[in-house]
Amino acid sequence: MTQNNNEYSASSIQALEGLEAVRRRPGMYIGSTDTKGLHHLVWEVVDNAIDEHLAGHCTDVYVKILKDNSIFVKDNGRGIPVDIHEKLQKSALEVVMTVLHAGGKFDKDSYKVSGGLHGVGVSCVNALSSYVRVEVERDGKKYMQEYQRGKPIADVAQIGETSNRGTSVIFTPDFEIFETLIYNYDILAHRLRELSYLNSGLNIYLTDEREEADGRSDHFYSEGGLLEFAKYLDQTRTPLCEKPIYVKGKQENVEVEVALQYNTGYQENVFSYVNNINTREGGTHVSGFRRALARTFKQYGDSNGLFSKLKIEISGDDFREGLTGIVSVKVPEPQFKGQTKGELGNSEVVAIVSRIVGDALTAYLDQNPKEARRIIEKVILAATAREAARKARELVQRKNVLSGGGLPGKLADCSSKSPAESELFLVEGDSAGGTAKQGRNRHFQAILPLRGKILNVEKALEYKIYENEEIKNMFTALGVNFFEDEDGVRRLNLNKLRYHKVVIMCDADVDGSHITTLILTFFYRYMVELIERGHLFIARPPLYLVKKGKEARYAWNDKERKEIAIEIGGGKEDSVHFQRYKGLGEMNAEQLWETTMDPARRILSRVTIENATEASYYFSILMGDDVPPRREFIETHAHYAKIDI
Ligand code: 0RA
Repeated sequence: MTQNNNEYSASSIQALEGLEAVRRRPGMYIGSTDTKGLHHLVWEVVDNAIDEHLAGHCTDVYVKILKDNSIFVKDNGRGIPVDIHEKLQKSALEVVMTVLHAGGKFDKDSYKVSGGLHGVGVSCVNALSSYVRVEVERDGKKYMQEYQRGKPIADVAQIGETSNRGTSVIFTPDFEIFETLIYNYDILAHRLRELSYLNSGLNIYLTDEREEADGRSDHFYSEGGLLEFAKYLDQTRTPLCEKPIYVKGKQENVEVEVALQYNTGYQENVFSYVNNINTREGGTHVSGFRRALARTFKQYGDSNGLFSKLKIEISGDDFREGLTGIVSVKVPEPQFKGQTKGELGNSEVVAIVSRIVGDALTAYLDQNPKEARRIIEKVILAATAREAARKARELVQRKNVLSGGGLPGKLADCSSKSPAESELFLVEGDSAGGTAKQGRNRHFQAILPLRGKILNVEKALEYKIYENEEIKNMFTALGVNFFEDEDGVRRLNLNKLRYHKVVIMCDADVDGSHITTLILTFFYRYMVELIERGHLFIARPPLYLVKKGKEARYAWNDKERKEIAIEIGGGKEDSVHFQRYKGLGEMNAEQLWETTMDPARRILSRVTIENATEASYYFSILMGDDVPPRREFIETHAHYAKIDI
């Protein structure tokens, strides 16, 4: 054998091993094999199409969920090259599909901006699919190759002629790999909408061809990009100024695009992206943005004498109350850090974003004095309200101390004094609370019933939070309090946390999930540390009781219900009786214990920061701000902060 041949066979063996490695440890490549990993396959393919768009070659992307939960993705980019790869002596198409990390471009000049967090390439999708079919239209010809579990069924074949260009991929996720094979339309739609805002000028079509979907489809397209994204996010709120502020610039190969808008609400909603990936934990780009915001507005307010009547110090937070913002950067070599690798680490980005945003904001304020004044007035109100909230917080905490840590009357505490083994169930409604009290193991399980809908913290001023009975009860029951860190930022002290498991237990219906979302939002906004440490859980009550004669079993979804019906019905599904549980109230104490509270049998989901951000994101879109009686509040509560605007 010649040297060359040796090299060829060696590298091709390596290639095979490559995809085997993906199948052996899928989590390392796509994060997980649950529903998240399943959807990740779509993003890998779509990312490639977006790269083509960013390189100026692609205007349309079609995504279809096929009848059998296979996915079809088609783009009109350049098409995966099909010429013979010199070193590997096979079609580049086959190399891209079967060699790990070969998904990117071969020439080093075109840097891949989309993807990047995983960015593992289409070969991973191939490795984790039981079947893949790729078609490429390029240079007047149409090519095709098929694969089974990552291995080509045959060589790349020319199957016709064409006047189009582009790539289409059909893949069937492998049942040997994934825990679930069912795609969720809303997850795809949510992300594709986001991608259309982040990549203006790109048409993205989504279609669901599954039977039960009723031909559901969407077309996402944004001409104005982030500017329209800001409007979309604030569609249910009242903006302070007519148009969002839009910033775009480039420096040292870092592209910066920002849109921001103030509304009459109180929450900060800043979404950030690096190379189209959502950076949930922020990072250097967000720091640069915040810095520019505080510096520019402070300077403007100072030099126009707008802060002169204010008795309190303005803090960085005050510039972000009621702010909706999107910060999107494109960085050639992003470094991700943090717990979930969702934080940008590149230090040079702080100054770049800060400069570009600062310059644009300064120009905006100079050119729009009316808007500038309105924003500064809002900042002053925020500072005043922050001071009021601090006092309210102190009051709640002082009361806790004075009453000797007295626990809320509604709490049925557990007898154990060891937080590590203790659990607190937050239960929707007094009646379900009563059942839970009877059903629980009182040694380590405590019950706190929450009445009706708890306060929507997305809409409420902070001081309101401390006046809300249900929320006060949660604070005292949990034994946590706030302190201010050296930056004056509110933090949660978990040293005296009385339960290491906090379990939200709501009905398995629409109202129940609404309440779960409200509670999640509260924890996300005010006790995010509790989520970060993994203390927050959601209880999953069963959906069905399946009965035949004396035999009764529980089912948590329709698939289980069917399986149980077949099993206990002896093949005859009709002979069994179902009871659909709509609420916790339909279960007696024993049933509630068996299905939802007993550690040996229950299903608990641990809440992640991602779940909570998602909840808050939906809230920020779905829920509008009531125009609040803010002035009135300040007049009655903030005697110490006299302002005159
Ligand atoms: C390798 C190189 C080039 C494009 C692609 C791959 C590519 C991959 C996918 C996957 C889905 N759609 C895609 N579109 C393109 C560069 C092509 C060139 O330089 O002509």
